[in-house]
Amino acid sequence: MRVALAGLLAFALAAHSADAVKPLEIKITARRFTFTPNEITVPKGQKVRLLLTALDVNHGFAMDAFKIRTKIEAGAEDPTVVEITPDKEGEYEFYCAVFCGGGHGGMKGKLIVK
Ligand SMILES: [Cu+2]
Repeated sequence: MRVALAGLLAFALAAHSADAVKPLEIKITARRFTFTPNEITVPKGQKVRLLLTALDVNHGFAMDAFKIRTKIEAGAEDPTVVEITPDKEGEYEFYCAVFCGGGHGGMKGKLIVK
């Protein structure tokens, strides 16, 4: 009985979150020394889910404006997931936060919110 209830609850929660605002999923790959894409435009107020994959060595993903700093591990089974809902128009820089070699300092991109 308890198991059945727990199952129902899990189902209800899953159904609920599926009804919530669907995030816009954007896949970004990282490799020395670039992100692809390195320019992303999203509408203001849109929930955005970034799926980050490292193709060669470990990289990082940082966005100071959103207080995000995370690692993207090379060879990881699942992408690193970052979720943001930018509510202000503007251009926000993101950059690699894990030293990956000589061009690391130039490994950048930007998120444009319109
Ligand atoms: Cu780097």
